[in-house]
Amino acid sequence: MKNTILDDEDFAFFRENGFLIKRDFLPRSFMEDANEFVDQFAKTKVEEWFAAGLLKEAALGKFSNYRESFIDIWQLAGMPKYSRQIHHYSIHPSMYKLLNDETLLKAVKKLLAAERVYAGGTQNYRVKSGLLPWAVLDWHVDRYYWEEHEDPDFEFLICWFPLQDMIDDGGGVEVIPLSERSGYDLRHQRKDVNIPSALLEGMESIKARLNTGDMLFFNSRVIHRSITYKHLQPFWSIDLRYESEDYPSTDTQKYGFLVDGGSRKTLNTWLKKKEPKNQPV
Ligand SMILES: O=C(O)CCC(=O)C(=O)O
Repeated sequence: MKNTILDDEDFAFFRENGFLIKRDFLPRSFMEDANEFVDQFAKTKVEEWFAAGLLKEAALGKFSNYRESFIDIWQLAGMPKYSRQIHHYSIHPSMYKLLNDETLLKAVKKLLAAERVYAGGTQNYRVKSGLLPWAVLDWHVDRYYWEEHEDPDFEFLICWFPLQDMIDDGGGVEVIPLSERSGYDLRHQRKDVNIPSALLEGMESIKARLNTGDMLFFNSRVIHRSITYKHLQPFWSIDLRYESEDYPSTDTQKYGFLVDGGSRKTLNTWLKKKEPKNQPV
């Protein structure tokens, strides 16, 4: 039996700390959709490298699972420096299914205190490996990235989960429970997105070590950072964002959608928001 209901204790914890780790929360069908999304992304990327002449058919033939062998294939292709270009790759039917998951939406609505929600414009998927220099974010607060960050009424929710059990903390996220130093105060001291660690001295932090099916929820004011992943096998994670119906950000109006139970019409409108590919392979 999955642990899919957010109870009063969960809700109170989230209100106080700005984050919540919900263990064994995600249904199997959600994880299948997540795997489908990442599988198709890995396949697309490998096909792009192949089409650009970075990979030979004979070499590629020995890999049966591009997602699991992603780092090996990336090395074989000459380690191309690519950006995730999220508004191109994440606007996809499998991501749409994920964003419409009923279990997740119930929790999201409760945490955002909203009857209806927008799936945000920024949905991330990340591959980590000790061989990859990217994808390690220093202490920051997500709202600083948003145009609306100065407005105290603006809020959003981040839902971060791994696609496999974590071997240790690496690849995960370290969060600092909300305190008087969270959010706006730090922005006044520095207009940068990254927060100097000297400002965080003495603050308690939690390293979220998650297994498949676990979810880390946090709000846009929570100070957090990536935990460096040192292993060689690829580690995949996804972070989804939702906003209340009352206050969709510019980013969400441009690249997100109002969640309506997964209708084909909304999907088709959303797919039209996909940006053309504009990055090197
Ligand atoms: O997955 C990570 O390493 C960090 C994610 C993160 O910091 C974010 O989504 O803002």
